[in-house]
Amino acid sequence: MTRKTVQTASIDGQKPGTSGLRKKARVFMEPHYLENFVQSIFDGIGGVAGKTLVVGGDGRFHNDVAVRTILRMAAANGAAKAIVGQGGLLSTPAASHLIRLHETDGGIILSASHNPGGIDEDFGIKFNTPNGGPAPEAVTDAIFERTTTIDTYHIWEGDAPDTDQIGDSMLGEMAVRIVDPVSDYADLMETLFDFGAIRALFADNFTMQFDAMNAITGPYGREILENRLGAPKGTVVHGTPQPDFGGMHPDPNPTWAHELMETMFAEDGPDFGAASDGDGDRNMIVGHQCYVSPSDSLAVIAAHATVAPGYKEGLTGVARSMPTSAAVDRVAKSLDLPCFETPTGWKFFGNLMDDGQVALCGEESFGTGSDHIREKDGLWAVLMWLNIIAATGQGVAELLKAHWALYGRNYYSRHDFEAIPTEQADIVFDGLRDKQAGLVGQVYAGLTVTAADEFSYNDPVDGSVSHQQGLRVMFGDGTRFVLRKSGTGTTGATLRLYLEALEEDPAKLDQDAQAALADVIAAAHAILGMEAATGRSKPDVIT
Ligand code: VG1
Ligand code: CO
Repeated sequence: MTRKTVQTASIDGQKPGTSGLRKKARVFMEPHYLENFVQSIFDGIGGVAGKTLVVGGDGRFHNDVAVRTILRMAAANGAAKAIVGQGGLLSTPAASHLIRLHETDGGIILSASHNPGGIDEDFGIKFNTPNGGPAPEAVTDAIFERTTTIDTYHIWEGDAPDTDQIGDSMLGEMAVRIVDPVSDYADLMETLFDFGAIRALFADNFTMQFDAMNAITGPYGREILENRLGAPKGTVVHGTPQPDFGGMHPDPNPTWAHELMETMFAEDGPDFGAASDGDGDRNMIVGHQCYVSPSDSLAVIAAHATVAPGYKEGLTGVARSMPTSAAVDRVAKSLDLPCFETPTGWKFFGNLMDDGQVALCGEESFGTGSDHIREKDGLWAVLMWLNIIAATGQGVAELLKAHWALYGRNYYSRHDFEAIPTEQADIVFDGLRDKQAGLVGQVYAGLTVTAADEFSYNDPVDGSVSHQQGLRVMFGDGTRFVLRKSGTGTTGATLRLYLEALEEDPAKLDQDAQAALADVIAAAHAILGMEAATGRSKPDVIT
């Protein structure tokens, strides 16, 4: 068996988006498609000779094949060692933790995250740097550059080791270590949260349902919630990862996790509910008959984090993505914490965490996490909520009500218009960009535009600048809409319209979010002309 060098030609369109390269699985199955991108990762980071990499994915269709290819390519490129989750499985947060725990040179994570899986659905791949976080733009740009010039890749001719057996073996001169995907991650959670208090909560008949959506978090949820915390068997549902997620769309929001929503809104529903996505980095939190918007979840966590042992010294600072509501800013202000606003995508939080400037980060897209790793972390957020409930003795609805009474409520919603023909989406998007300068002072649906701009981010740590990170239209203090194009979809263009309105009147904190946002929704549509350009008046998904 030897190292083989294969002739190839560059393939168009291998540009990483918000979180890695995502395409239909069938595209990844085309000759050289995966190999070209993997070799471009290796070349883009200066080679992998002598390096150690973590490799694993969310178990979706093509995960197993891709893991074996990556191992054979890493061996042929001279890597010293690969650490692989058993069965090729690792949740994104667990992969981030392993990269840090073993101080490796980074890792490759296979996932299209919240996108559906299966032979006709999506696949994805991304590189994480030695800090455990998604590669920053400078690195993904170098990888993309390489995909445009690549003409050969290297691959070991022999078979990759069986990833089902935990233990050590060799592939050529590369050591391969197959590890339990769950235990190190579960151990880390025990160091952060008061497992005793949460165990007591379950012992006291607190009821919960965790919907793993047939994706990666099933084994993690069972080990942590049922085995270590004593929640009854059956607390975790859809708990066995399947290559096609059993037909579920593993995106934890009220639309796609509707089974959980029905359970939680039933008269005799559980006290607490949660769901996670394909690769385990997202979370949805639901109380009995009470949905928590991700932006509010971030704010409640910021306000209460010190009840958890891992955060008892207080948070250094907080950060949120620009389209996320300003609810957490209000908490930061009252606690006198630094608060940062970054572009969409977890990669932008990495520098702030590495530099010790922030400990808690969040996105409106059901992503929450801390500096314990460098990815958002679904189960972490669930355990944080359980810890807060155990420590305060208050349920989800009580916590939310008390929070709004203290800080006011940032009514919030995201409307997604999915798979629009690209030219039509461009009409809406470019139309708003062109119109922005003239909007100030104009009145729409009774709201006066006070500012309009396109968000750019200056990274305070490395000085890099990221332009064109979303169009904003502000209507005075706390009311705005934001328009972005999705960077994770694989069909046409998806427009995301983010809507927010601050309410401080104590008598008006209990409205339905869509009703409270009706004016800003109407104003946004009047400005955007969405229906005229795309024929769409209603979003496909509302969160
Ligand atoms: C979406 C979310 C973004 C998130 C990204 C990756 O990106 O809006 O907040 O970081 O997905 O999450 P976009 O470009 O489609 O809006 V995951 O769980 O898919 O890795
Ligand atoms: Co995800």
